[in-house]
Order: sequence, then structure tokens, then C-alpha cells
Amino acid sequence: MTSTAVPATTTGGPGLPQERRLVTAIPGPRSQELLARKAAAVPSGVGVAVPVAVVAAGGGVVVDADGNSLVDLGSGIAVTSVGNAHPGVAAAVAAQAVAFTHTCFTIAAYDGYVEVAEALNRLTPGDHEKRTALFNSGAEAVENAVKIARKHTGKQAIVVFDHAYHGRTNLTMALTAKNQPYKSGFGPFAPEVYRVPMSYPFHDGLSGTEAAARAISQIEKQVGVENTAAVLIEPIQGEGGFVVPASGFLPAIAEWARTNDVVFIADEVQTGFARTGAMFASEHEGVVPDIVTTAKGIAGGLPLSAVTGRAEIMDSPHAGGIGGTYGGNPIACAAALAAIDAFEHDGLVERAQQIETVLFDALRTAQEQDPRIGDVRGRGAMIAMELVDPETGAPDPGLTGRIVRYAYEHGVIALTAGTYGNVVRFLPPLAIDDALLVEGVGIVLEGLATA
Ligand code: PLZ
Repeated sequence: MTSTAVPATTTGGPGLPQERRLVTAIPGPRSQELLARKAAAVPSGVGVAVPVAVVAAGGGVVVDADGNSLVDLGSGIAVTSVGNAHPGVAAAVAAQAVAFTHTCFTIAAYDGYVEVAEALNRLTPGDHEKRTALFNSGAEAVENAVKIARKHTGKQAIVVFDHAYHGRTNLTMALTAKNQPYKSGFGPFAPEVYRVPMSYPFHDGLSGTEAAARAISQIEKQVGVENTAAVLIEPIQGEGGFVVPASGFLPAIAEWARTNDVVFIADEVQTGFARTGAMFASEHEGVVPDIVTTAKGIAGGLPLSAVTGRAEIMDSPHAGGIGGTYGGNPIACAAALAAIDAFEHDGLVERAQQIETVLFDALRTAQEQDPRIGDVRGRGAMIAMELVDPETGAPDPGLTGRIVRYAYEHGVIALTAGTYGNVVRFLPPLAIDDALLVEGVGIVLEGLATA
């Protein structure tokens, strides 16, 4: 059997040459070989967006088995914010792996879990007393946030928004808006989930106050505050297309929740940890959520997620009511502590702000020449362009698909998003350098010009 496994000598991390380098077509022969094996061994429901076999990654590049070096504008969907194979993360993982790999925290406790909890209690918005519980995936964090909010309020209804994405488990599929590809045929879905309109300035033209009034009226008329346990919202929607609500929308919803005994849950799985040019996206509008869910960027690529919230809410489940075999695994916690150290001490919040400037400059200049770029939006290193038919304003998912294909064929990983599939999103590692970032976005725009 042939194999494209990593040679033992392969080292990723920031020491990799920071360059876009194409030595074969994409996919090259070794990548094609892996994808053929994948087709025979892995179900087709598990897709692969960029047809490469990865052997190393670091800084702003991903290197494939054929020797191509691709500019990474995706970070594995906003995960490797500190950079892939970050040296501090790699060293912490290695050290923890030779000390102990697992106890199950609910069987026998260890320092790393508590230290991650302390760090999140300190870093998330608000100076009230907090508690943090750790899990494995973003979806699992969201599920637990819902469990805790229901237990605390004694109510059941969960309010979510148009274009929302919260995961692929049964409850989180119900919370997620988009049918294809996330939900189709996978029901029945969990009950007591109610969807209300989001603030989406490019589409609805409403102010934050108007959009909040629309959503609140719908909750009060169709659900009832006496039934509503929680409002769950991404402060900037991720999979939904980097939808930044109009200013004032989030504070108005949070304030309404506060006065109605409704738990306000911010899903910061994609927006958390410096990604948007603040440690958490809720900070941009001074919102202090009752509960924050985090994952992705938290641990530099290891699976870890968290629910952080007001102590009185978090402590409402009975002893033993919250748990799981792997939640807060010691290796993932060691990685998180190294990643959090980098977020706090390596200027990554400021770096995300600089990336915003570079991306907005490039995309807004392109938008002036090209009416197919209907909207450019986002914050920090979470920036997107929404593509439309200039005549009708209709979404153009076909064009979007051609652009990201052009990009990877020319050595740049770019991702799509959006309810209408017409958004190209930029989520570079915060470890990317400016030259590579400018080159990468340039290739994407070249794709737009030729598509
Ligand atoms: N909440 C806000 O963005 C994950 C999904 C990719 P998990 N987004 C990427 C895909 O196609 O599956 C996400 C998110 C927000 C929750 C989640 C779920 O996080 O770690 O994928 O479970």
C-alpha cells in the first residue's frame, strides 16, 4: 500500500518558508493519490474543500505532499489563529503527553483544566464572578450552554437567529439555520427552538434598534418571555456569511434578555480569541453576555471548547449533571494555556486589527472597480466579500465557487460562507505576514477578475 504519510523529519511551524510555491498542478500526484484512498475509505458525506494532502503547516502557509506551499487564508476555519504547529503549543503538548494523557477530569482533577477555567473567567467580558466548564467541540459547548440556561431558568424555549450556525449534533442542527448541507434528511430535530430575524444591514437596511425591535416583538408574540430560557447569538455570524449586525442590535437584545430573566448566550466559537480584533467580539459593542461559548482558536488546533458564565447560572445544574469523558483533556488544556499566553502576550489582538486594515484596503479598492462585490464587511481577521449579480442584486454562488477554486489552483486556501453560498471569507492565521496576506488576497481578487 502506498502512503502519503508525513516523513518523520517534517517540521511545520513558523520556520517553514513563508512563500506561495507551486511545483505541480493542484492537486498534484501525491495529493490525488490520497484523495483516491479517501474516496474508498471515508464516506462521501465528509467532504474536502481544498484537494491537497497536507504534510506541514505554519505561519501563513500549508505545505502539501507534492511540495506545494499554499497561502492559508482559512486557518482550518478560524482555529490556528496563533499559527499552525505554534512552537509554544507544540512544546506544551509534547511535555503533557509524556506526563499523563488522560484521567477524565470528573474522575481525578488536574491543574491544566482549572488554569484554563481561571484564564477564561478572567478574559471573557465582564468582571462578575464566573465559572467555566470544558468540553471538546463547539457544538458540545453550545449544547451545554443550553442545558445550563434551561436548568437555571426552569424554562425551555431557545431563541436563535436567521443565518445562525451552532453545530451539527442533534440539538445544534436545530439551532443552525441552513438546511443544505447541515440538516437535510437528518431530522427530526430537537423541539423548543425558535428562529427570529437577524440584523443583516446589507440585506435589510434596518438600524440596530429597528432590527432588535423586530426580533423582540417576534419573541414576545410567538414564544413569550415566560417560556424563553435563552437567546443564543453569534456576535458576528460565521458560517452565515460574516454578518455583522447593525450597531446597537446586540446591546438591545442583551438588555431585553437581562430585564426578562432570559439568559443571553454569545456563541463566540468562531469570533473568540483575538479573531475580530478584540479578545471577544462582544466587546466591540460593550456587551457582557451571561454565558460565552468558545472553541476553535482556544487551543491552537487541539480539540477543546468551553462554556463560561455567571457563577449563579453555571452553578445551577446539580452535582454530576455536567461532564463527559474527554472534556478538558490535559493535552488540549496544555495547548490552550500556551495559545492563551500567545494571545495575551504576543500582540495578537493588535495583529488582527492590522490584518483588518490590509484586507479592507484590498477588498474595498477592488469593490470600487467591480460591482459584483456587493458588500465588504467583518472585523479584524474575519473579513468577507458578498458577491452579487450587479444587475439584480441576486446572490452569485457560482461565481463564489469559481473564485475559491481559482484560488487553490493558484496556491491560496480561501473559504466560502453564507446562507446563499455567495460569500468569500478571509480567516488568516494571525501569524501570517503582510506580504503573504497581500499576495493571497491578490490571488483571490485575480480569481474574481478572471471568473
Ligand atoms: N458555533 C459559531 O462557527 C463551527 C463548522 C464547519 P464545532 N463552525 C465551523 C463545518 O462545516 O462543520 C461552529 C461555529 C459556531 C459552533 C460551531 C460548532 O463547532 O467545533 O464544529 O462543533
